[in-house]
Amino acid sequence: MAKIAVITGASQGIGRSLAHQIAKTGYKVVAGARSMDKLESLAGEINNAGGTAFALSLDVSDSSSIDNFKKEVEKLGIPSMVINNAGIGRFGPTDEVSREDWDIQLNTNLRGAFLVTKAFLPKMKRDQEGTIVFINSVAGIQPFSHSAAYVASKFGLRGFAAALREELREYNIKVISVHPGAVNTPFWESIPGEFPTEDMLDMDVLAENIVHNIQSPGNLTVEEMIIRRVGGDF
Ligand code: NJP
Repeated sequence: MAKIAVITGASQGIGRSLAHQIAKTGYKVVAGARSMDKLESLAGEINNAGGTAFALSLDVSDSSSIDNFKKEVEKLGIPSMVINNAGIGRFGPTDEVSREDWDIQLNTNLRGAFLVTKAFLPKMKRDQEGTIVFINSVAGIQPFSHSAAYVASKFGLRGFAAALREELREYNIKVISVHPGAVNTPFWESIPGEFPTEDMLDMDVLAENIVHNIQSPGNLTVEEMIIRRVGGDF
């Protein structure tokens, strides 16, 4: 029976590319996000290409939405892979960051990843098998100015993943943090300013690389991946 992979924030960008790549390797994909129209079209593309995908509504900043998502996923089966990819960035000088912008980044990028992981953890522990992936950022390992809330959420996410990894070793569950540099996705469209998106990492090439590494077989796991342009950060 095909294994199930849950991917959050799969309606566009890196999550969407990951969904396509994971489906190609034989996983049934459960794609979650708020934009159901985009998710439905993703699921249609995967199903038409011979894979299997389901679109489910999910707002990772809302715990009741996560509870509902969990129930709907478990009607399809028990996931053996969870990819926490949903994330947002709001940038600017710290004295100009609103409390709302702080909260939404921490609640989406950090608290959301905690709650989604927690939802699927008990059955992974019971099965003594699983892979939990966090799409983090280079901003989770080094600071950038005008990015305090984003950097705080991503440093926090790296810490959460690292502690979880230690806790789950005895359950044979792989915990993987991925730290990409800038990627050419719609992420940059909502951020004021001009960005050299054409020179950024290609999301499909990135997703292919991530999927190859997170599926390393046997007792091997790539715990942390830093994936940059050869030319470095901007
Ligand atoms: O972003 P974008 P990326 N609940 O904006 C979803 C990290 N990263 O693909 O809900 C559920 O194209 C949103 O879906 P929707 C970054 O921090 C990126 O570039 O329908 N889902 C959409 O599918 C993030 O963690 C770069 O609006 C929610 C997706 O998230 C991950 O990569 C560099 C949600 C965002 O798509 C994906 O980013 C880097 C919610 N509350 C790390 N809020 C980069 N692009 O340069 C948002 O180092 N989503």
